[in-house]
Amino acid sequence: KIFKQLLCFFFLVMVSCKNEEPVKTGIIPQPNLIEYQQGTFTVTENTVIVSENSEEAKRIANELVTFFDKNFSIKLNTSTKIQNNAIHLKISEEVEHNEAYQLKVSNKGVSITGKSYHGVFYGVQTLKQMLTPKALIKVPTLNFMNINDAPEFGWRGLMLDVSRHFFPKDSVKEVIDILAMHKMNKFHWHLVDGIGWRIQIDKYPELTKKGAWRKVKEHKKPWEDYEATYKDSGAEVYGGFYTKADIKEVVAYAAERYIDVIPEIEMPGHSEAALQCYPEFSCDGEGTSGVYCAGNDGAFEFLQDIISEVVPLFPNEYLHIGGDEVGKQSWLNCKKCQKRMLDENLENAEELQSYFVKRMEKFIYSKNKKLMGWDEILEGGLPERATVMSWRGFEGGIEAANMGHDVVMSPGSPLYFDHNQGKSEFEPPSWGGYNSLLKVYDFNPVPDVIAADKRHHILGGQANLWTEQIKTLSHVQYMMLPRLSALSEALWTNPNQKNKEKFIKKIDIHFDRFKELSYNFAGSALSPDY
Ligand code: TNX
Repeated sequence: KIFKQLLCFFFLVMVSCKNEEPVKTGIIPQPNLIEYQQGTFTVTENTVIVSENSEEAKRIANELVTFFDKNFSIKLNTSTKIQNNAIHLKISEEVEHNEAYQLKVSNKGVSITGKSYHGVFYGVQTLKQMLTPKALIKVPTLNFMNINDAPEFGWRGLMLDVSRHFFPKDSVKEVIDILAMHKMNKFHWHLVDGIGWRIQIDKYPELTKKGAWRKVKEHKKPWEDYEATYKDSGAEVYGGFYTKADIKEVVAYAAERYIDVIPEIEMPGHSEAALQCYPEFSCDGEGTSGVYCAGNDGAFEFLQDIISEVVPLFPNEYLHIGGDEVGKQSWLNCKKCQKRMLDENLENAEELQSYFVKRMEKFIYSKNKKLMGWDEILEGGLPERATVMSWRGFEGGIEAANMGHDVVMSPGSPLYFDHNQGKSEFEPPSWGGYNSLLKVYDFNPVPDVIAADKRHHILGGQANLWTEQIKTLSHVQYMMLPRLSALSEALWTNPNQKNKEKFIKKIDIHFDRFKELSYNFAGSALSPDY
């Protein structure tokens, strides 16, 4: 009987050990399957990073070399020879999904396997989180375990507005680093808006010579708070832009972190910056309306020339054309636009907008890109091949998906990261609303009302960071963190594996990672008020 009881006791101990997470760091986003086993493996000076000899494999291996050096002062060697006591980076056809990875820890060491290095890279991000923060992990000891992980959604994005305020390329790279550590894979670069044009276009040099700058004295709300600061700096003008070389550098930097960069060239509205340089393409010839003239073929040619220069800089498949908040009144007051409507048999301004977007779509498609636009492009009729980014709630996205169009959900509530994440009196400048950490955590990009056979059209979700109120990298980080951590789990982790209580505990630990990486973040996001 005693023997039986002992056996039972050991059995229970084994079962409980298997399910409990022995290393307490917490990984964000939560991996979809983790199994723990008995035993540990410790990385030491004698551990070797094993990988193929390719440039890509070596780059990822080097990321780990740097990591162990920085965090544990351990200098690891790399090798192409399979051996024990190794961190082995492997490619295997048996892994099903391009972004998936398997991570195993056993007495042989660590193996990280992907179908491609995209997956291997994510395995490395997981490993780095298991061995951080330094405040908690003094020795790189790992429990024996198996992780089998893959993302729920293929579009896990963030948009940064660099028009309202300009962020130099090094700041953009830091934003990309934050995306990478969270296994996010899309960076939507809002390069153009009413306030400033930020990308070099050779054929139209005024766009950056003039359109990228604004006089400090002319700052109006909501920038007037900053006027004093800029004035103190002694500068007369504020602004900046990216050369084509800068753009290529950022795109390459993102690609090394498996992040696609989607450029946005806004049209037909939000275009004051371009039209102050080339007013002949507006309806009144003065450019004050900020809307391209839909009756002027020259305006289309201008935009096509710009797109022809933009397309070769961005390898991803999409070009975002904005399309939001078009001030259509200027079209209704314009003779050329009236003539266009007669010639094309268009009944109203919505149909004229649709004509505009469809005409651009044909051109963009001829350049082998797919058009993406904000949900206003539904008005008056969506171009056949367009993908919709739904920001005014979920409705536009639902409508487009049910019509068989691809959709990215980025509803203002809860995915506008220019909104507050705590009580406004304690928060830095923000805009337009309140999106708490836990509202973001609960985000589900696929509303129930979407027909079952149309759900695959929801590519995923994206947060948007508009920068009317945000002028420094540190403030950008504050608005992103920790909400981006919540979004990453909402988009990566299977809903069955999500767990709010556990997430809140993990976030506290994640804060130490942010501190160690010198990222600013909103500690207030966890305040008990919410
Ligand atoms: C609406 S969202 C805009 C932006 C503003 C933002 C402020 C969208 C497509 N248009 O131009 O910056 O609100 O929250």
